[in-house]
Amino acid sequence: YAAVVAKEFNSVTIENHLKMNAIRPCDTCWNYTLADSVVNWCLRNKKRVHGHTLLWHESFPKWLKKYNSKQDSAFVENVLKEHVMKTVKRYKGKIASWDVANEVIADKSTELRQSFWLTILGPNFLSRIIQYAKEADPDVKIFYNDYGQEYDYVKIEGIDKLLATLKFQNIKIDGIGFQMHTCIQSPSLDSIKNAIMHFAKQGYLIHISELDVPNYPKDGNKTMTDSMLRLQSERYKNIAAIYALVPQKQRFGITTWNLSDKDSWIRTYMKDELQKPLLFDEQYKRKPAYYGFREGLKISLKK
Ligand code: 9MR
Repeated sequence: YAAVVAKEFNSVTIENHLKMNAIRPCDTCWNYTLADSVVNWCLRNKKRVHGHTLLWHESFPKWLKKYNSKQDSAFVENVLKEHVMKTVKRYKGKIASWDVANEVIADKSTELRQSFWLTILGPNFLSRIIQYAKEADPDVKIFYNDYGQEYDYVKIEGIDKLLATLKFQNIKIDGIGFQMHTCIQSPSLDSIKNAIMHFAKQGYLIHISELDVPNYPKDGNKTMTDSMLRLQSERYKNIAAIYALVPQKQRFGITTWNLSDKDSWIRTYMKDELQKPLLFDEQYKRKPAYYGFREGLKISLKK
């Protein structure tokens, strides 16, 4: 695994070890052991590390649940502040960019997602996370990461609204993360292109942050065919080619969500065990998807 990462990639996002529930397993403990070891490996191997993520409703530490009344808001704010400042400071000079928040906008709405953070801290919690992160490391690049921009125009409107609110408060975001958990059939390439260019035109850095391409719909026929693997390869190529339309200095990078098919969250977390969503097979051999992706990247590199 490490040999393939060392050879093929120049940037790493740590999938889980930097999430709040991983770093704060209990109210009196902090655990940076796993994150430290990956960050140090990356630095030894000259990889850029992108931080994921300071806040996500799904990586909520369970022990915090009991502080769920408005009277707890000062305490909760302090937990969040300490988490953000301590974490960003610890990796200052090592992790230069962070997904400050992940998926804070509700589905099919332009409003903030209902969450513990919204209820206890009110709608400006994201502004404060960004301020804390900047205080801990003034040079850090701030990303807002979400899914669905490429197929849901309402999500784009929601992000625009969030960005406008932050701008009004004089708070700067550097980039937008498009998770891009996509599939072979949909959405259309035009839809992907329009979503990416919508934010590129506003000057943001663009990170395709969690790319993967499952082969068949979740409840579809699970027979894997060569033609599916070819279509998957085309899809990777086309996405990399669309990325070439982003002005070069705004291309932060493309990150796939883990390395080989057997490492994918789609198999473990989604329990869809026959999918082959990534660039490398179970033996860490390059798949057709790898070669398609590389073709697409060559277009990017020419521009
Ligand atoms: O891939 C991650 C999986 O291993 C974890 O169990 C899961 C819960 O922490 O998170 C997965 O990654 C998610 C990412 O952090 C945010 N975007 C959606 C990803 C897939 O669920």
